[in-house]
Amino acid sequence: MTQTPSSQRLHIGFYGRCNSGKSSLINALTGQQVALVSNVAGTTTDPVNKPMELPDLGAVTLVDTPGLDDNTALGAERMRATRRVMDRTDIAVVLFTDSDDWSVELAVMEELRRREVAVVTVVAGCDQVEDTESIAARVEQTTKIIPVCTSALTGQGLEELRRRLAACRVEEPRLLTEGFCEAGDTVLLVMPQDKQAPKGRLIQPQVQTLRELLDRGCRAMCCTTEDMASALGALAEPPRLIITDSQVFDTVWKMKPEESRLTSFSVLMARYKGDIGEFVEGAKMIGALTEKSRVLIAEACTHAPQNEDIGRVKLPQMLRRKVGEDLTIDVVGGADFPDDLSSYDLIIHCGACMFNRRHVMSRVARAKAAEVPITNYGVAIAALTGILNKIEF
Ligand SMILES: Nc1nc2c(ncn2[C@@H]2O[C@H](COP(=O)(O)OP(=O)(O)O)[C@@H](O)[C@H]2O)c(=O)[nH]1
Ligand SMILES: [Mg+2]
Repeated sequence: MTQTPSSQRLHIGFYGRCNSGKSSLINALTGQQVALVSNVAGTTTDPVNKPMELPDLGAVTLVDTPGLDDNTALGAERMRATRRVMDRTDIAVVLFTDSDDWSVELAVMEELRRREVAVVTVVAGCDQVEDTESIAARVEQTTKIIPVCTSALTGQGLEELRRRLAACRVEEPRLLTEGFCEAGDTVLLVMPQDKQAPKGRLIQPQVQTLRELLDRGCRAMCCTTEDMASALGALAEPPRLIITDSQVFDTVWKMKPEESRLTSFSVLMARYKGDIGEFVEGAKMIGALTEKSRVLIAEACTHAPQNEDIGRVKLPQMLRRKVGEDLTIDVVGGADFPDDLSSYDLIIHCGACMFNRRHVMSRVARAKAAEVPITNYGVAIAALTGILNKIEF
Protein backbone atom coordinates (compact mmCIF):
# COMPACT_ATOMS: atom_id res chain seq x y z
CA MET A 1 0.00 0.00 0.00
CA THR A 2 1.93 3.02 -1.24
CA GLN A 3 -0.78 5.67 -1.10
CA THR A 4 -2.69 7.17 1.79
CA PRO A 5 -6.12 5.53 1.63
CA SER A 6 -9.05 7.77 0.77
CA SER A 7 -10.48 7.22 4.25
CA GLN A 8 -7.49 8.98 5.85
CA ARG A 9 -7.57 11.99 3.55
CA LEU A 10 -9.39 15.27 3.96
CA HIS A 11 -12.11 15.44 1.32
CA ILE A 12 -12.42 18.73 -0.56
CA GLY A 13 -15.68 18.97 -2.53
CA PHE A 14 -16.16 21.34 -5.49
CA TYR A 15 -19.70 22.67 -5.95
CA GLY A 16 -21.19 24.92 -8.60
CA ARG A 17 -23.46 25.04 -11.60
CA CYS A 18 -22.90 23.07 -14.78
CA ASN A 19 -20.13 24.72 -16.78
CA SER A 20 -18.98 26.92 -13.91
CA GLY A 21 -15.52 25.40 -14.32
CA LYS A 22 -15.35 22.88 -11.45
CA SER A 23 -13.64 20.17 -13.45
CA SER A 24 -11.24 22.68 -15.02
CA LEU A 25 -10.31 24.09 -11.62
CA ILE A 26 -9.58 20.61 -10.24
CA ASN A 27 -7.45 19.85 -13.27
CA ALA A 28 -5.60 23.15 -12.85
CA LEU A 29 -4.99 22.51 -9.13
CA THR A 30 -3.66 19.02 -9.73
CA GLY A 31 -1.88 19.93 -12.94
CA GLN A 32 -3.46 16.88 -14.46
CA GLN A 33 -6.26 15.99 -16.81
CA VAL A 34 -8.30 14.27 -14.11
CA ALA A 35 -11.83 15.36 -14.70
CA LEU A 36 -13.41 15.51 -18.12
CA VAL A 37 -13.96 19.12 -19.18
CA SER A 38 -16.47 20.22 -21.80
CA ASN A 39 -18.91 22.98 -22.51
CA VAL A 40 -21.78 20.50 -22.67
CA ALA A 41 -23.77 20.88 -19.46
CA GLY A 42 -23.91 17.70 -17.39
CA THR A 43 -20.55 16.23 -18.50
CA THR A 44 -19.59 15.30 -14.95
CA THR A 45 -22.31 12.80 -14.08
CA ASP A 46 -20.80 10.95 -11.15
CA PRO A 47 -18.63 12.35 -8.40
CA VAL A 48 -14.95 11.94 -9.39
CA ASN A 49 -12.30 11.56 -6.69
CA LYS A 50 -8.76 12.78 -7.22
CA PRO A 51 -6.11 12.16 -4.58
CA MET A 52 -3.33 14.74 -4.32
CA GLU A 53 -0.94 16.36 -1.85
CA LEU A 54 -1.53 19.95 -0.78
CA PRO A 55 0.89 22.07 1.27
CA ASP A 56 -0.09 22.06 4.98
CA LEU A 57 -3.08 19.80 4.38
CA GLY A 58 -1.06 16.80 3.20
CA ALA A 59 -2.96 14.02 1.52
CA VAL A 60 -6.37 15.18 0.32
CA THR A 61 -9.04 13.94 -2.07
CA LEU A 62 -10.53 16.50 -4.46
CA VAL A 63 -14.11 15.57 -5.30
CA ASP A 64 -15.70 16.81 -8.52
CA THR A 65 -19.50 16.88 -8.37
CA PRO A 66 -22.21 17.04 -11.02
CA GLY A 67 -23.66 20.53 -11.63
CA LEU A 68 -26.12 21.88 -9.09
CA ASP A 69 -28.55 23.08 -11.74
CA ASP A 70 -28.70 19.85 -13.74
CA ASN A 71 -32.27 19.73 -15.02
CA THR A 72 -31.91 16.62 -17.13
CA ALA A 73 -33.87 13.46 -16.40
CA LEU A 74 -30.94 12.13 -14.40
CA GLY A 75 -30.53 15.45 -12.61
CA ALA A 76 -32.44 14.49 -9.46
CA GLU A 77 -30.37 11.34 -9.04
CA ARG A 78 -27.21 13.38 -9.53
CA MET A 79 -28.31 15.89 -6.90
CA ARG A 80 -28.68 12.97 -4.50
CA ALA A 81 -25.13 11.94 -5.39
CA THR A 82 -23.96 15.51 -4.76
CA ARG A 83 -25.67 15.54 -1.35
CA ARG A 84 -23.92 12.31 -0.46
CA VAL A 85 -20.61 13.98 -1.31
CA MET A 86 -21.57 16.78 1.10
CA ASP A 87 -21.78 14.15 3.84
CA ARG A 88 -18.09 13.39 3.47
CA THR A 89 -16.84 16.87 2.58
CA ASP A 90 -14.39 18.37 5.09
CA ILE A 91 -13.82 21.55 3.08
CA ALA A 92 -16.05 22.86 0.29
CA VAL A 93 -15.11 25.05 -2.67
CA VAL A 94 -18.20 26.83 -4.04
CA LEU A 95 -17.82 28.32 -7.52
CA PHE A 96 -19.56 31.53 -8.52
CA THR A 97 -19.74 32.88 -12.07
CA ASP A 98 -21.01 36.11 -13.57
CA SER A 99 -24.76 35.81 -13.04
CA ASP A 100 -27.70 37.64 -11.48
CA ASP A 101 -29.05 34.46 -9.99
CA TRP A 102 -26.97 32.73 -7.36
CA SER A 103 -29.88 30.93 -5.73
CA VAL A 104 -28.48 27.41 -6.24
CA GLU A 105 -25.02 28.44 -5.02
CA LEU A 106 -26.53 29.98 -1.89
CA ALA A 107 -28.75 26.93 -1.35
CA VAL A 108 -25.75 24.62 -1.44
CA MET A 109 -23.89 26.92 0.95
CA GLU A 110 -26.80 26.68 3.35
CA GLU A 111 -26.72 22.88 3.19
CA LEU A 112 -22.96 22.94 3.80
CA ARG A 113 -23.39 25.38 6.68
CA ARG A 114 -25.86 23.02 8.34
CA ARG A 115 -23.23 20.30 8.10
CA GLU A 116 -20.64 22.69 9.59
CA VAL A 117 -18.39 22.33 6.57
CA ALA A 118 -15.68 24.98 6.04
CA VAL A 119 -16.34 26.83 2.77
CA VAL A 120 -14.00 28.66 0.38
CA THR A 121 -15.77 30.74 -2.29
CA VAL A 122 -14.33 31.19 -5.75
CA VAL A 123 -15.10 33.46 -8.69
CA ALA A 124 -14.17 31.12 -11.52
CA GLY A 125 -13.10 31.82 -15.10
CA CYS A 126 -11.73 35.26 -14.28
CA ASP A 127 -9.81 35.53 -17.55
CA GLN A 128 -13.07 35.70 -19.46
CA VAL A 129 -15.09 38.20 -17.42
CA GLU A 130 -14.87 41.96 -17.71
CA ASP A 131 -15.21 43.11 -14.16
CA THR A 132 -13.96 40.44 -11.79
CA GLU A 133 -13.74 42.85 -8.88
CA SER A 134 -17.39 43.79 -8.87
CA ILE A 135 -18.43 40.12 -9.03
CA ALA A 136 -16.05 39.36 -6.17
CA ALA A 137 -17.53 42.24 -4.18
CA ARG A 138 -21.05 40.90 -4.75
CA VAL A 139 -20.02 37.40 -3.70
CA GLU A 140 -18.46 38.79 -0.55
CA GLN A 141 -21.54 40.85 0.23
CA THR A 142 -23.90 37.93 -0.37
CA THR A 143 -21.91 35.15 1.32
CA LYS A 144 -19.84 37.14 3.85
CA ILE A 145 -16.80 35.24 2.57
CA ILE A 146 -14.11 36.92 0.47
CA PRO A 147 -13.82 34.85 -2.74
CA VAL A 148 -10.64 33.80 -4.49
CA CYS A 149 -10.62 34.90 -8.13
CA THR A 150 -9.32 32.04 -10.28
CA SER A 151 -8.68 31.12 -13.86
CA ALA A 152 -8.06 27.56 -14.90
CA LEU A 153 -6.67 28.94 -18.15
CA THR A 154 -4.02 31.36 -16.85
CA GLY A 155 -3.49 29.83 -13.39
CA GLN A 156 -4.58 33.06 -11.69
CA GLY A 157 -5.54 32.57 -8.04
CA LEU A 158 -4.47 28.93 -7.75
CA GLU A 159 -1.76 29.66 -5.17
CA GLU A 160 -4.19 31.77 -3.18
CA LEU A 161 -6.78 28.97 -3.34
CA ARG A 162 -4.21 26.45 -2.02
CA ARG A 163 -3.42 28.85 0.84
CA ARG A 164 -7.08 29.34 1.67
CA LEU A 165 -7.69 25.60 1.67
CA ALA A 166 -4.69 25.08 3.95
CA ALA A 167 -6.10 27.68 6.34
CA CYS A 168 -9.26 25.59 6.72
CA ARG A 169 -7.38 22.82 8.48
CA VAL A 170 -9.36 22.50 11.69
CA GLU A 171 -8.73 19.23 13.43
CA GLU A 172 -5.31 17.79 14.18
CA PRO A 173 -4.70 14.41 12.59
CA ARG A 174 -6.04 11.83 15.00
CA LEU A 175 -4.19 8.81 16.36
CA LEU A 176 -5.68 5.35 16.63
CA THR A 177 -3.75 4.42 19.75
CA GLU A 178 -3.84 7.78 21.56
CA GLY A 179 -3.87 7.23 25.31
CA PHE A 180 -3.27 3.48 25.04
CA CYS A 181 0.52 3.42 24.72
CA GLU A 182 3.59 5.63 24.57
CA ALA A 183 6.98 5.67 22.88
CA GLY A 184 9.09 2.76 24.11
CA ASP A 185 6.12 0.53 24.93
CA THR A 186 5.82 -2.98 23.57
CA VAL A 187 2.50 -3.72 21.91
CA LEU A 188 1.33 -7.19 20.95
CA LEU A 189 -1.05 -7.49 18.02
CA VAL A 190 -2.97 -10.74 18.02
CA MET A 191 -4.23 -10.99 14.46
CA PRO A 192 -6.04 -14.13 13.36
CA GLN A 193 -5.79 -14.27 9.56
CA ASP A 194 -9.19 -15.07 8.13
CA LYS A 195 -8.98 -17.80 5.50
CA GLN A 196 -11.19 -15.69 3.23
CA ALA A 197 -8.88 -12.66 3.46
CA PRO A 198 -6.93 -12.01 0.27
CA LYS A 199 -3.55 -13.77 0.18
CA GLY A 200 -0.47 -11.67 0.87
CA ARG A 201 -2.36 -8.77 2.42
CA LEU A 202 -3.33 -7.42 5.81
CA ILE A 203 -6.63 -5.66 6.40
CA GLN A 204 -6.52 -1.89 6.57
CA PRO A 205 -7.01 -1.37 10.36
CA GLN A 206 -4.07 -3.69 11.03
CA VAL A 207 -1.85 -1.92 8.50
CA GLN A 208 -2.78 1.50 9.86
CA THR A 209 -2.22 0.45 13.49
CA LEU A 210 1.17 -1.11 12.75
CA ARG A 211 2.39 1.93 10.87
CA GLU A 212 1.23 4.26 13.64
CA LEU A 213 2.92 2.20 16.36
CA LEU A 214 6.21 2.35 14.43
CA ASP A 215 5.82 6.12 13.92
CA ARG A 216 5.13 6.56 17.64
CA GLY A 217 8.30 4.71 18.60
CA CYS A 218 6.56 1.63 20.00
CA ARG A 219 7.79 -1.90 19.49
CA ALA A 220 5.13 -3.93 17.75
CA MET A 221 4.97 -7.69 17.74
CA CYS A 222 2.40 -9.63 15.72
CA CYS A 223 1.13 -13.16 16.18
CA THR A 224 -1.92 -15.30 15.47
CA THR A 225 -4.23 -16.43 18.28
CA GLU A 226 -2.62 -19.90 18.34
CA ASP A 227 0.82 -18.34 18.82
CA MET A 228 -0.16 -15.87 21.51
CA ALA A 229 1.23 -17.90 24.43
CA SER A 230 4.61 -18.39 22.77
CA ALA A 231 4.72 -14.73 21.72
CA LEU A 232 4.18 -13.69 25.35
CA GLY A 233 6.87 -16.17 26.38
CA ALA A 234 9.35 -14.57 24.00
CA LEU A 235 8.97 -11.18 25.68
CA ALA A 236 11.01 -10.23 28.75
CA GLU A 237 8.01 -8.33 30.18
CA PRO A 238 4.28 -8.40 29.49
CA PRO A 239 3.33 -6.01 26.67
CA ARG A 240 1.88 -2.67 27.71
CA LEU A 241 -1.02 -3.16 25.32
CA ILE A 242 -2.59 -6.03 23.40
CA ILE A 243 -4.76 -5.30 20.37
CA THR A 244 -6.86 -8.03 18.83
CA ASP A 245 -9.81 -8.86 16.64
CA SER A 246 -13.30 -8.68 18.16
CA GLN A 247 -13.99 -12.23 17.06
CA VAL A 248 -11.26 -13.78 19.23
CA PHE A 249 -11.46 -11.19 21.98
CA ASP A 250 -12.64 -13.54 24.69
CA THR A 251 -9.90 -16.10 24.00
CA VAL A 252 -7.25 -13.38 24.11
CA TRP A 253 -8.76 -11.86 27.26
CA LYS A 254 -8.41 -15.22 29.06
CA MET A 255 -4.76 -15.55 28.06
CA LYS A 256 -3.58 -12.01 28.66
CA PRO A 257 -1.19 -11.04 31.47
CA GLU A 258 -2.95 -8.99 34.11
CA GLU A 259 -0.74 -5.91 33.56
CA SER A 260 -1.47 -5.71 29.84
CA ARG A 261 -4.26 -3.49 28.66
CA LEU A 262 -6.52 -5.00 26.02
CA THR A 263 -8.54 -3.46 23.23
CA SER A 264 -9.71 -4.40 19.75
CA PHE A 265 -8.99 -3.07 16.27
CA SER A 266 -12.66 -2.22 15.85
CA VAL A 267 -12.67 -0.16 19.05
CA LEU A 268 -9.58 1.72 17.82
CA MET A 269 -11.30 2.35 14.49
CA ALA A 270 -14.53 3.40 16.20
CA ARG A 271 -12.63 5.94 18.34
CA TYR A 272 -10.75 7.20 15.32
CA LYS A 273 -13.65 7.26 12.89
CA GLY A 274 -16.77 7.71 14.92
CA ASP A 275 -18.16 8.38 18.33
CA ILE A 276 -17.24 5.49 20.63
CA GLY A 277 -19.39 6.85 23.47
CA GLU A 278 -22.42 6.93 21.20
CA PHE A 279 -21.66 3.42 19.92
CA VAL A 280 -21.37 1.92 23.41
CA GLU A 281 -24.61 3.67 24.39
CA GLY A 282 -26.27 2.42 21.18
CA ALA A 283 -25.17 -1.17 21.83
CA LYS A 284 -27.25 -1.17 25.01
CA MET A 285 -30.32 -1.17 22.75
CA ILE A 286 -29.47 -4.72 21.70
CA GLY A 287 -30.74 -5.96 25.05
CA ALA A 288 -34.09 -4.22 24.48
CA LEU A 289 -34.75 -5.56 20.97
CA THR A 290 -37.82 -7.76 20.41
CA GLU A 291 -39.03 -9.77 17.43
CA LYS A 292 -41.07 -6.74 16.41
CA SER A 293 -37.96 -4.57 16.17
CA ARG A 294 -36.29 -3.40 13.01
CA VAL A 295 -32.51 -3.21 12.67
CA LEU A 296 -30.51 -1.50 9.94
CA ILE A 297 -27.08 -2.91 9.17
CA ALA A 298 -25.02 -0.43 7.10
CA GLU A 299 -21.81 -1.33 5.34
CA ALA A 300 -19.35 1.15 3.85
CA CYS A 301 -17.96 -1.16 1.22
CA THR A 302 -19.92 -2.80 -1.53
CA HIS A 303 -17.44 -5.59 -2.18
CA ALA A 304 -15.52 -6.74 0.86
CA PRO A 305 -15.92 -10.45 1.43
CA GLN A 306 -14.86 -10.16 5.04
CA ASN A 307 -17.27 -7.40 5.95
CA GLU A 308 -20.09 -8.91 3.97
CA ASP A 309 -19.55 -12.04 5.91
CA ILE A 310 -19.94 -10.18 9.21
CA GLY A 311 -22.68 -7.78 8.11
CA ARG A 312 -24.78 -10.11 6.02
CA VAL A 313 -24.28 -13.43 7.78
CA LYS A 314 -22.65 -13.43 11.22
CA LEU A 315 -24.29 -10.39 12.81
CA PRO A 316 -27.83 -11.23 11.61
CA GLN A 317 -27.34 -14.78 12.92
CA MET A 318 -26.14 -13.56 16.30
CA LEU A 319 -28.97 -11.03 16.55
CA ARG A 320 -31.66 -13.54 15.57
CA ARG A 321 -30.28 -16.10 17.98
CA LYS A 322 -30.56 -13.55 20.78
CA VAL A 323 -33.78 -11.76 19.84
CA GLY A 324 -35.74 -14.29 17.78
CA GLU A 325 -36.05 -15.43 14.19
CA ASP A 326 -38.67 -12.82 13.27
CA LEU A 327 -36.42 -9.84 13.90
CA THR A 328 -36.43 -7.58 10.81
CA ILE A 329 -32.94 -6.79 9.54
CA ASP A 330 -32.23 -4.60 6.50
CA VAL A 331 -28.70 -4.52 5.10
CA VAL A 332 -27.51 -1.62 2.93
CA GLY A 333 -24.09 -1.14 1.35
CA GLY A 334 -21.84 1.61 0.03
CA ALA A 335 -23.34 5.04 -0.41
CA ASP A 336 -26.87 3.74 0.21
CA PHE A 337 -28.13 4.97 3.54
CA PRO A 338 -31.89 5.45 3.91
CA ASP A 339 -33.12 9.05 3.97
CA ASP A 340 -35.77 8.05 6.49
CA LEU A 341 -34.36 6.25 9.52
CA SER A 342 -37.40 6.67 11.74
CA SER A 343 -38.71 3.10 11.31
CA TYR A 344 -35.54 1.60 12.83
CA ASP A 345 -34.93 0.70 16.45
CA LEU A 346 -31.18 0.32 16.03
CA ILE A 347 -28.52 1.02 13.41
CA ILE A 348 -25.37 -1.09 13.32
CA HIS A 349 -22.67 0.42 11.14
CA CYS A 350 -19.56 -1.35 9.89
CA GLY A 351 -16.13 -0.21 11.06
CA ALA A 352 -16.09 2.10 8.03
CA CYS A 353 -12.44 1.62 7.13
CA MET A 354 -13.42 2.91 3.67
CA PHE A 355 -15.06 6.11 4.96
CA ASN A 356 -13.46 9.28 6.26
CA ARG A 357 -14.34 10.46 9.76
CA ARG A 358 -16.73 13.15 8.61
CA HIS A 359 -18.72 10.62 6.63
CA VAL A 360 -19.21 8.40 9.67
CA MET A 361 -20.00 11.38 11.90
CA SER A 362 -22.62 12.64 9.44
CA ARG A 363 -24.37 9.26 9.74
CA VAL A 364 -24.11 9.38 13.53
CA ALA A 365 -25.66 12.85 13.40
CA ARG A 366 -28.50 11.62 11.17
CA ALA A 367 -29.19 8.73 13.53
CA LYS A 368 -29.25 11.11 16.49
CA ALA A 369 -31.58 13.50 14.68
CA ALA A 370 -33.97 10.61 14.02
CA GLU A 371 -33.53 9.47 17.65
CA VAL A 372 -32.36 6.03 16.58
CA PRO A 373 -29.53 4.47 18.62
CA ILE A 374 -26.44 3.72 16.54
CA THR A 375 -23.55 1.35 17.19
CA ASN A 376 -20.95 -0.41 15.07
CA TYR A 377 -19.95 -3.97 14.23
CA GLY A 378 -17.15 -4.28 16.75
CA VAL A 379 -19.11 -2.82 19.66
CA ALA A 380 -22.27 -4.78 18.72
CA ILE A 381 -20.35 -8.06 18.57
CA ALA A 382 -18.73 -7.23 21.90
CA ALA A 383 -22.18 -6.64 23.41
CA LEU A 384 -23.61 -9.82 21.86
CA THR A 385 -20.75 -11.96 23.15
CA GLY A 386 -20.83 -10.38 26.60
CA ILE A 387 -17.34 -8.88 26.50
CA LEU A 388 -18.24 -5.21 26.21
CA ASN A 389 -17.26 -4.56 29.82
CA LYS A 390 -13.83 -6.15 29.29
CA ILE A 391 -12.72 -3.91 26.40
CA GLU A 392 -10.88 -0.66 27.06
CA PHE A 393 -12.06 2.36 25.09
N1 LIG B 1 -11.50 30.85 -20.34
C1 LIG B 1 -11.78 29.96 -19.39
N2 LIG B 1 -12.57 28.91 -19.67
C2 LIG B 1 -12.85 28.03 -18.68
C3 LIG B 1 -12.31 28.16 -17.37
N3 LIG B 1 -12.75 27.14 -16.62
C4 LIG B 1 -13.54 26.40 -17.42
N4 LIG B 1 -13.59 26.92 -18.66
C5 LIG B 1 -14.36 26.38 -19.80
O1 LIG B 1 -15.74 26.30 -19.41
C6 LIG B 1 -16.32 25.11 -19.89
C7 LIG B 1 -16.88 24.30 -18.69
O2 LIG B 1 -15.83 23.89 -17.85
P1 LIG B 1 -15.92 22.61 -16.91
O3 LIG B 1 -14.68 22.61 -16.11
O4 LIG B 1 -16.26 21.39 -17.68
O5 LIG B 1 -17.17 23.03 -16.00
P2 LIG B 1 -17.98 22.13 -14.95
O6 LIG B 1 -19.23 21.71 -15.62
O7 LIG B 1 -18.27 23.04 -13.79
O8 LIG B 1 -17.11 20.97 -14.55
C8 LIG B 1 -15.24 24.38 -20.65
O9 LIG B 1 -15.39 24.65 -22.02
C9 LIG B 1 -13.96 24.97 -20.12
O10 LIG B 1 -12.90 24.93 -21.06
C10 LIG B 1 -11.44 29.30 -17.12
O11 LIG B 1 -10.94 29.52 -16.02
N5 LIG B 1 -11.22 30.17 -18.17
MG1 LIG C 1 -17.55 18.96 -14.66
